[in-house]
Amino acid sequence: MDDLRDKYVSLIAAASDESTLEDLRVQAVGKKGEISLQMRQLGKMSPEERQTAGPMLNALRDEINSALAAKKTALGDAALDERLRGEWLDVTLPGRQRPAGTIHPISQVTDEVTAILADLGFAVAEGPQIESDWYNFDALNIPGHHPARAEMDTFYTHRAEGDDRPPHVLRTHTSPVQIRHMEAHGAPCRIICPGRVYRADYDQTHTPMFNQVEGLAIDKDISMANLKWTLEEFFSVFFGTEVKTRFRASHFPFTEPSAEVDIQCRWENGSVKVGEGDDWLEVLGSGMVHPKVLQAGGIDPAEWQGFAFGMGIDRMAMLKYGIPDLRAFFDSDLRWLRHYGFASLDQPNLATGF
Ligand code: 2U9
Repeated sequence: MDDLRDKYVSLIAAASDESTLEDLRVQAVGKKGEISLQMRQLGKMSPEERQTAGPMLNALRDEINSALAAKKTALGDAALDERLRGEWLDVTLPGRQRPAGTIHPISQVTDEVTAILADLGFAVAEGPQIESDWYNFDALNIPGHHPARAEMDTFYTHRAEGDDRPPHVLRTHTSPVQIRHMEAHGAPCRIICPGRVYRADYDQTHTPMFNQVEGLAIDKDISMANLKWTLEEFFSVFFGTEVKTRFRASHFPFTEPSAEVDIQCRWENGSVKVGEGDDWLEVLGSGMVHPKVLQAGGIDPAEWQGFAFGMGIDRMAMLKYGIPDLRAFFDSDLRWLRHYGFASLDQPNLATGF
């Protein structure tokens, strides 16, 4: 027994990995292991012999089992130490730079305009960009012969051969959204409709796709005075300074009376400063919704009236952030986007001021 003990105690101490240890366990205390075989001999012994040999063999087996367990723990600890040494990490190293995008000025200005008008009580409505000619033109009192409907201004979709229905159009303004809203929700209403619109026009101040926001407020006693206050309030918050407005009589098929709205400005070395000086800059069209348009939206013009306005978001972005060329908005030039874009975590808002 002493030989067995010495043999296994030294073999266990010398084992360098868990599989060697497992082999030793099988060899010593496994079913057919040396110590187990010795235990089987107990049956052949006399009761006196068994009385001394039995407890000694049990003690030997327990001792080997504890040596195996202790060695197993020691090997596990050593392996963990080894792994931790290999996985050492310098947490003071600078982080990897990830490419960061920017918020496009159009998204930024859309959010600003929406936040200001939402604060004044307008909800946002959206609608399809491909429209029937009824929603885009007829419902807005734009007759068949009106120049806005001319082939050269409007993008028409194709109809299949033999299909004589009038073709759908890419919406030329967001006004159809407001007709759909009037049909679905009736009066009173206060909504704004920001979104993409399309006109077949391309030069330094026009792109075939641009962004608009239109507003509509309908109630029993809404007047031009409410329109003027709303727009002056809007411009002053948007430009961060009090802005005077000038209303000039105009004509749109969907409003009567109609007014073009100028804002006070001053020209300085070819760039424009809003809210100072005594020049004027046209930025917006507006008016009282034409009775025929209310009717087309299912609202009784004898009972309700309202104002509407429309402005180009891209143009407002150019004015506010000093962006000289409209076409650059849609070039996807990374240098331009980094220069004029906004950091996503550093957004101006109503609370901090625009
Ligand atoms: C409904 C009734 C009336 C929206 C209006 C204008 C005048 C206007 C232009 C400004 C610059 C378009 O982007 S732009 O080229 N818009 O002049 N828009 S009144 O009138 C509406 C809209 C919807 C139901």
